Amino acid sequence: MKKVGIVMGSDSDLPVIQKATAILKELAIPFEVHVYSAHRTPEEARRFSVEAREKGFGVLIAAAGMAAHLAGAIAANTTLPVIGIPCKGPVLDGLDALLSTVQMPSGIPVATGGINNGANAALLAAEILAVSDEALAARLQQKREKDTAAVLEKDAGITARL
Ligand code: RP5
Repeated sequence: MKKVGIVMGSDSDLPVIQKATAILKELAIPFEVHVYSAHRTPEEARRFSVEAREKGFGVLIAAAGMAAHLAGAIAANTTLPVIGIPCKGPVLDGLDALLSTVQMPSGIPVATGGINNGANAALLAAEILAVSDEALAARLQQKREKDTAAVLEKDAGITARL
C-alpha cells in the first residue's frame, strides 16, 4: 500500500499533525512524519520530495506556518499530489500561512485545506489513495457512516441537555 508522507516546517506544528496521524492510524494507512523546513533545511526538504515517489509514497502532506512556502517547495520537486496545511502563527492567526499555501502560481498545484485542519488533510489523502484501493475505499465509507452516526447521536440528545 502507498504511504502518506507528512512534512512539517517545525516541531511546533506537531499538534496539527497529530490530528492527521490519528485518522491515518484509524484507516490503517502507513505514514512517515518528518520535520523539514523550506528555509531552515531546504536541502532535506528537496531531497525528500525528489525521492518520495520511488520510496513508495502516494500523497504528501506539508504543514507550515507564517510565510508558509513549504508545501509549494515540496510540490515543486514531485508530481505526487501535495496537500498543504496552513498552520496558525502568533501574529496573523494563520491568514499569512493560508495565503502563502493556497496562492500557488499556475503549474505547481497544492491542495490547501483549512487553517490547522490536519483532519481534513488526512481524509483527503485517504480519498486520493482510495481511488485505486477498494479496501481503503470501504474503510473510508465505514468511517463516514460511523462519524455520521456520532452526529445523529448528538442530535438525539440535544433537547434533553437544554
Ligand atoms: C514555520 O514557522 C513552521 O512551520 C512553524 O509553523 C513556524 C514557527 O516555527 P518555530 O519558530 O516554532 O520553529 O516554518
